[in-house]
Amino acid sequence: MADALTPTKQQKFTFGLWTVGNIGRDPFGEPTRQGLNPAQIVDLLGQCEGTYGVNFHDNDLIPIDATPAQAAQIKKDFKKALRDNGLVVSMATTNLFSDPVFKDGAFTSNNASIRAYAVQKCMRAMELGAEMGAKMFVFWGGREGVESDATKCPVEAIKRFREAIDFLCEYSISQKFGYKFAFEAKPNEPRGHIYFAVTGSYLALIPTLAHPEMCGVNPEVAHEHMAGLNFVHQVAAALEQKKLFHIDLNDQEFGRYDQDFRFGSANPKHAFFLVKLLEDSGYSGARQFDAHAYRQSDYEDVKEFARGSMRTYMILKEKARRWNADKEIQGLLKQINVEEQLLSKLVRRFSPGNAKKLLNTELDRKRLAQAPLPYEKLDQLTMEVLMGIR
Ligand code: DIG
Ligand code: MN
Ligand code: MN
Repeated sequence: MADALTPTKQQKFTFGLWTVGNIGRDPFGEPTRQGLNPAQIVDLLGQCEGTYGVNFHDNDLIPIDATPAQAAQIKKDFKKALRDNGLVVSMATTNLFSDPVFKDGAFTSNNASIRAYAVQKCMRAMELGAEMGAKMFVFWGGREGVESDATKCPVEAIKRFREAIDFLCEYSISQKFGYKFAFEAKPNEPRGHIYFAVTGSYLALIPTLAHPEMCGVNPEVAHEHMAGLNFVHQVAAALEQKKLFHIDLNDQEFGRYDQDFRFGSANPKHAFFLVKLLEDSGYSGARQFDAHAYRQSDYEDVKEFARGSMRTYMILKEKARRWNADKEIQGLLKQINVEEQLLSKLVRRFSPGNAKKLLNTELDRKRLAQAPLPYEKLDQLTMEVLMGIR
């Protein structure tokens, strides 16, 4: 029976093939799950009500050493599974991090031939994504970094990255793929230090690109948490610049390796404010769960991981609706936001006259400091909404 917590395609919930297809390998342990082929992964997602789409790295779909005949069969089976399950391909990306050739970076490699190979590999991945209908292309520079800064000039690395992106923007335009590019930051792992460590790094880069209008960001919860940052504020910066092109939802304990936990499973309060921001702002892009089930889970539990990710989002969406409708909370918001029309008008637009008026305005800092700020009450009410008693 569908209710307000039932996920629908309207939310554009998506999963990468590598997420529900994760086989449980970690740096200290072998796989705990049998691998599934792309069509089987799509069939699994088809059993998770509310799934809108699936995403892939080039080599999640077509193994790097597949023959043309094998590639053709895989694509045929994948397209059939998409049709059978009513799923779309929402985003495509390139694996520029697994193959040993990228051990010292892809776009920022010290070897010009490897840089060229990385661009070539992206071109082919863009073609594959376009064939499957993707209109968003993500770049996660997981190997773009150093262990020692003796090995690479960080300024040169930025120039190399920009050169590759400018070329690929032109390629997308020339092929009429219609792609938007979304850059995904991460501070470390698998490199000791990754360039463009946080979402703000990419927001600063985009205006310097040849095609900034095509480029935005794909922030990931776990990655900003790894940098010890408030993820909601990074997303707000992207939204405010109209550069939130995609988002990777998951969860993460602070100060740990990239855990890619089920959405909302570690920090429900942060997840609440994130969902509230996305919903209040009318974000219309895809919501990808870039996460994976615990290593202990079998595929029945992997489906529960996918269903739980979507259900938690829907629960927090309902909590945000209740918070916005709560009269006591809204009354406190009214109280703490003190307007003063004349002063706001003065400061909103500079003019010599406004500057003179402002300088001649008596502002009593001691009286201003007395304004009540019942933040404990407001946060307690918020927690009570979250804990389900409001
Ligand atoms: C990891 O968080 C990265 C890669 O999985 C992929 O390139 C990107 C897609 O969202 N996220
Ligand atoms: Mn991650
Ligand atoms: Mn990601």
